[in-house]
Amino acid sequence: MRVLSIAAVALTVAATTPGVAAQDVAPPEVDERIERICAEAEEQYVAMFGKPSAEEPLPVVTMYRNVFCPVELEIEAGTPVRWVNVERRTSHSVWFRALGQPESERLFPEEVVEMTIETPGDHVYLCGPHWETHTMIGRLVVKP
Ligand SMILES: [Cu+2]
Repeated sequence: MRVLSIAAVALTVAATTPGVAAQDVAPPEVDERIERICAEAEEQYVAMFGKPSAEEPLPVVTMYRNVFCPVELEIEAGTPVRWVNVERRTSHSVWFRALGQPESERLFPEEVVEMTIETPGDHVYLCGPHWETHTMIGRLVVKP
């Protein structure tokens, strides 16, 4: 596994980034299509890394077919989260834009980024290249 970057992101400053308000951007409803994609994403994960994502020592969000799986994840503040691209070709990114964070590097298949979000709250995040065209949007709920 190639870990692209590990960012310990202490998001303690209120977002002041102008642009689209957070309430205008929302993750997709989890329907049968998304459930099927996320089941396939997990199969891809096992094929790539040799074990289920749930056996990793930290929460994993896969990126597959323009979906973050799970679409919504709840964690305790300070818990690192690992995003993993389990595609065959497509690249994705992770972008906490509403928190004023820069977009991650593009993650190619089998690449990983880890981030630790310290600020409690309901954080909607984006895939830079696909959030507008494919609603590739996730939610990280950080509990205090
Ligand atoms: Cu994407």
